[in-house]
Amino acid sequence: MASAPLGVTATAGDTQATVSWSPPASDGGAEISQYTVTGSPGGATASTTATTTIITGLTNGTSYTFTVRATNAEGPSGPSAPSNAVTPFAPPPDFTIPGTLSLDGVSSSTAFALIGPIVTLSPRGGGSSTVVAAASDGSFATLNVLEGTYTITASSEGFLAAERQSVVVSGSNVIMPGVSLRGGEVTGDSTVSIRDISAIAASFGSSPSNRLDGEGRPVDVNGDGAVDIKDISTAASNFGASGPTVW
Ligand SMILES: [Ca+2]
Repeated sequence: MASAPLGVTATAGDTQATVSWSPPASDGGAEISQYTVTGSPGGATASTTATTTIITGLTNGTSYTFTVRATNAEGPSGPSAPSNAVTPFAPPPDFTIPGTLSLDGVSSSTAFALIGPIVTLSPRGGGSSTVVAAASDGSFATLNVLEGTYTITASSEGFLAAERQSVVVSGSNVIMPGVSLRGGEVTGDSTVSIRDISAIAASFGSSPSNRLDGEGRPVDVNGDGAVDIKDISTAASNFGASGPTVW
């Protein structure tokens, strides 16, 4: 008779658990043909020739342990030591928060992708933020957002951020309205002012290999590879605006 399998570990999933183990120290002189896993409580079983399997049909919120027996021509071994205890759980509900961004003065999808606006969801009252990048057409979607109230911010270097409070309710999606971020805020003080226009003007006529000036400011506001009158015009059209703006 084989000895019992060793090192049984379990990982919880949604109404299931993945159980893994090592072969027994001794196969008792006959090849092991099968392993049988038994869950407790409830006695759910699964058989396999591998050293891992998934036990299904478990109850979320209930703590389970698992034992494994090895079977050869002489019959089943005794049960292994129990696995660690695991509690299957329902996955967090999936919410999507789709929307579309555009950027003031940016016309091509290539430039848009270069500038790379992002959307940040920050739970009100604290907790970790979720950051998603917008696609080159400005669309974005977030997944696996839990119920709660969020500050949702669209931002991109060289632009005023836009911000909105949104309440995510179980079973429903939030669809964000489209928003165009105002361009020309290159000095990082959340106001489009003469400082921004001066910073752009100081690099006027240059073709930066990247979009930034010597101080790291994104003076190529529209991402077309040149610092020219278009960038100054964008800043001038937003002169006096401050942010974050309302999304
Ligand atoms: Ca430009």
